[in-house]
Amino acid sequence: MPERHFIIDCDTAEDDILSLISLLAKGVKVHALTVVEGNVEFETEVNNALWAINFLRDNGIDIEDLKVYKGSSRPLIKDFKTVEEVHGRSGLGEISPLVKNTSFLGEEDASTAIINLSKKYEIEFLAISPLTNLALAYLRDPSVVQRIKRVYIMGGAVYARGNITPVAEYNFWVDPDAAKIVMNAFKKKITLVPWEVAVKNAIDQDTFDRLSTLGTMLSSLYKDMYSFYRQFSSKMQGMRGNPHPDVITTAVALDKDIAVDVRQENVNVENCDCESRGLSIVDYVGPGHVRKKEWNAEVVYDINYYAFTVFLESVLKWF
Ligand SMILES: [Ca+2]
Repeated sequence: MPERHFIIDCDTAEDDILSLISLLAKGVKVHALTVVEGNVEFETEVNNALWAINFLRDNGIDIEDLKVYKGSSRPLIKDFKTVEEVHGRSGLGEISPLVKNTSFLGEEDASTAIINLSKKYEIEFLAISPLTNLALAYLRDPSVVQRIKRVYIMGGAVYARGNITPVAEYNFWVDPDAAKIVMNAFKKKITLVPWEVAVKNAIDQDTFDRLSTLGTMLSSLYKDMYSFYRQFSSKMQGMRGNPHPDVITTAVALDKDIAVDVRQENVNVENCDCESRGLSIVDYVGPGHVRKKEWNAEVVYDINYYAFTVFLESVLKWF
């Protein structure tokens, strides 16, 4: 199989870190973690990304040229808020990472790193965070659209069932201007995993118990990172357990057969300063509607939950 080259754009909380681990466990090259505003304080996100790389290196994983690049610490235009109540103060649940080694911090800013890496490799871009960094890279150099092979986005709520507002998913809500730019620029190169898919495929109790007692280091990390999020998502959000929006997106990027219902649709983003800020506007394929705009994204409507849990287990058994 040809080598695959990834950039992960992240607002580094637990699901972002497990996405990184998943890509590396499955043998693809990850060249950069480009950090952007989102889940927790920006410098905490940077610290978490550095901690993850140190953790992997300390466990003997070959991380080669993987570096952390600081990106935008705020949306293009609007204000936003972090969500420590969801992910814990550190973004990693029970873990409070301390980083002594900052040698993995790249000198360039994130959008420069994205532009440069796209000239060097056939990049696949995993956007599991607000889209400010990718929008900035595009605004500075629109030809990144031609060079980046594929963009996998965790974002939006296709049935307008949001998490940060009634109608908006967090990543699209934080920077709807950036999301609008990206959705309209990277036409047909986008695979979109919306929030509803994560809700539907939240981890049930039996699976959580199994995944957190595999006897590996990653299995105990899983328990430590996700217990807080699991508590919030089941007690406050009424879900059956912790969701994996980012890791589902990663799993689909690695193996498209995990997605079982994929539709070519046009997804745009409401960027008003109003109640529907961040709303996904889906020009959908029937029943009940005729799509009028050219499609820009392959929208994932569901995944094979069992296949996803098998995927998670295989990642957590890595070491
Ligand atoms: Ca994320």
